[in-house]
Amino acid sequence: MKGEYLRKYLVMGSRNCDYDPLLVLDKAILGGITCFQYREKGEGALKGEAMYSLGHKLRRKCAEADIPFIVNDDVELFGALNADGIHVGQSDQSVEEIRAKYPNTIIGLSVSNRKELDQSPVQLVDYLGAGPMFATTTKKDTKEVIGPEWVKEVKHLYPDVPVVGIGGIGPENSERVIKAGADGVAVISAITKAKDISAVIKSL
Ligand code: TZP
Ligand code: MG
Repeated sequence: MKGEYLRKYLVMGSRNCDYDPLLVLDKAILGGITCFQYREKGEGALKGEAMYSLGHKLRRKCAEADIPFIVNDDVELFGALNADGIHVGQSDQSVEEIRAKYPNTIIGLSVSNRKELDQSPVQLVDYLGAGPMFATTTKKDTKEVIGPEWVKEVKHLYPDVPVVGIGGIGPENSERVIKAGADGVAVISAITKAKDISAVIKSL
C-alpha cells in the first residue's frame, strides 16, 4: 500500500455517528478522505445481518469513490465484504495467519509501544497504526497515550513501512503527527462529530 492512501484515514462504525453513517461517509468522501475503515465497535454496536448490511453499503460507496475499504478485526466480515484490506490489533487473529490466506490483501497492524512493535511481524504488514497519539474517549480500552514521538521511533526503525497515527487527532494537532514522520492521520470523532465534515478534513 502506498503511504499516500493513509493521508486522511477515516475510521468509523455506526456508534461513532449521530446520524446515518452512509451520509457521514458521503460527506467525508466529498471532503477528501483517502482511506476508510469500517470499525463496528463499542456499546450497542451492530451485529450479524445489520452489521453486514451496513458494511456492504459502506463498501460500495468506497468502491465507487475509489477509496480503499478496510475492515477492523473481523476476518469473516472482511471476506464477505470483499474488502481491500483488514486492520488488526495485537490480540486479534494473527498477521501470519491472515497473510498466509490472503497474500495480496492490505494488512494494517496497531502498535502502541516498543514491546508490541518488537514482537510484531512487520515484514508481513502493509502499514502500521501508531497510537494513541493523544487522549481519546472514543475507544474505552486504549493503551497508554504515547504521543507523536512514537511515530518518530517507528519510522526510525522501519523507514520504509507506511505509518498512520491514531487517537485523539484533529485539526489542532494533526500537524504534530505528520511532522513526526507519519504518512497520515487516522481519525474517528473529529470527523464523525464535526458540524462541517469537509472543513475538518480539509484542515487536517
Ligand atoms: N485506536 C487507538 S485510539 C482509537 C483507536 C481505534 C480511537 C480513536 O478515536 P478518535 O475519536 O479519533 O480519538
Ligand atoms: Mg482489534
